[in-house]
Amino acid sequence: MTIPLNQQETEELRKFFDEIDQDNNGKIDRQELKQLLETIWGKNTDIDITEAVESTFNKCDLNDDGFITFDELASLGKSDSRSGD
Ligand SMILES: [Ca+2]
Ligand SMILES: [Ca+2]
Repeated sequence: MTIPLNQQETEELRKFFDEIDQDNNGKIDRQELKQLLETIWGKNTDIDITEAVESTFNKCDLNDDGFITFDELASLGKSDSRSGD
């Protein structure tokens, strides 16, 4: 069962998603996520970006098709935010 995000959350997530989704095809692929992480962390980071991309996809790519859709990101953001159940 999926509880929809409220409007503000949806808008913020949509903005975030659109920033990552460079070619605007509605899906985030590994290359796009990699670019995002390189922007955040820089190329000289000790963090293994390739590994971070893989682990993010393992978590976010729910149907395992190699892309993260807005819905997948939204449902992750939902379960990730504040564990108060
Ligand atoms: Ca894309
Ligand atoms: Ca997917």
